[in-house]
Amino acid sequence: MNDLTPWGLHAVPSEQMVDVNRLGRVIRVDRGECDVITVDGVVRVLSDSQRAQDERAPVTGDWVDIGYEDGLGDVVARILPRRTSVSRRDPAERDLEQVLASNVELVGVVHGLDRPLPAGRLERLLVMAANSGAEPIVILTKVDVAIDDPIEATVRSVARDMAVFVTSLDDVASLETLRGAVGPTRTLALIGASGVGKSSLVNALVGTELLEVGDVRASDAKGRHTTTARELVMLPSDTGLVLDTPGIRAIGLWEAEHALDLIFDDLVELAHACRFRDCTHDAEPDCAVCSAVKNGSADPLRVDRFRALAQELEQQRVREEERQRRTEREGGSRRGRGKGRRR
Ligand SMILES: Nc1nc2c(ncn2[C@@H]2O[C@H](COP(=O)(O)OP(=O)(O)OP(=O)(O)O)[C@@H](O)[C@H]2O)c(=O)[nH]1
Ligand SMILES: [Mg+2]
Ligand SMILES: [Zn+2]
Repeated sequence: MNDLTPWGLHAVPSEQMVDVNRLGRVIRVDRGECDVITVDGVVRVLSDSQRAQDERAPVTGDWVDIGYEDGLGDVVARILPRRTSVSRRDPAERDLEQVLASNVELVGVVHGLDRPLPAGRLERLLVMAANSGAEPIVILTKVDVAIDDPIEATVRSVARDMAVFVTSLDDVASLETLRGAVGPTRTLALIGASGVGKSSLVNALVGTELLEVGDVRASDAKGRHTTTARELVMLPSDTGLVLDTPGIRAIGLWEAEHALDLIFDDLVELAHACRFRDCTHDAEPDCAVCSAVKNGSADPLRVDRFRALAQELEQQRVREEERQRRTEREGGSRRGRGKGRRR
């Protein structure tokens, strides 16, 4: 018998397991199929194409009930409610959510110090991480080949009081510190661009060359999208779990208003003093954010990025409301399409 405790079982509320026949946690998802760790070891389970298209499509990190269907074999019968879920706007469809990983305690935004870090990109990734419901952290890799760029200043001004880990593969102490932050039965999901060293970091934390690693282009340190599947890996001596993901290009936010306010809480705090509650900090009278920019206590570029993200989320919300009204007019008979879930 395989013990599921190190895989984070204690975090699943017991009332959710009442009708579960064969419990397992999804550790890898491929097209139409996934690997699920169960008390009997890893089971290859079908999530047939029908399932893969709707909201029952499993993602890595999910706790699932495995069923059996004649002619198909083991199938994902049900996904238990997700405690946290890392998601973004589907890159292929403007108004669809794509869940990347679930039931994680930490989301590590990974950046390689061998390349520049635009503040806006870090902000987007942090909003995405915070929107999961898990704790966002920043992991800066490749300190051994760091370029001469004020990355740490960017991180300090954007990530502010968040935990920041600076690592390199040959710095054992830095890896030990990160491993300690994950902790037994907890899951750390890694997100970031291709080539920043996510899979290398997993290998270094595990201590074996478990995952495939690719080189980066010499000219600009861009990765080659080596990792193609999301994979959950256990660290040695049950010291925690790490979830590797493929490098992301597009970071479209999805229903992330609350997370936006968390990441920009310095500006949200200022905005309490604006005259209008719905102030857009553009040209309204008595705007506290505009005053802070004028007197030099707020960064105008950061304010601009905040306003742009807020506007993007607002437009998405308006489109979603219009879509819902349209669906209701048409009798609500149309179901959502695509890989993710419309809300
Ligand atoms: N010098 C140095 N190179 C590193 C370090 N970590 C990773 N690399 C290199 O960075 C390159 C990319 O590493 P990967 O682990 O494949 O990056 P990834 O983020 O998983 O990339 P995708 O799977 O494409 O998203 C490889 O050539 C690694 O050897 C480090 O700490 N120092
Ligand atoms: Mg990788
Ligand atoms: Zn204002």
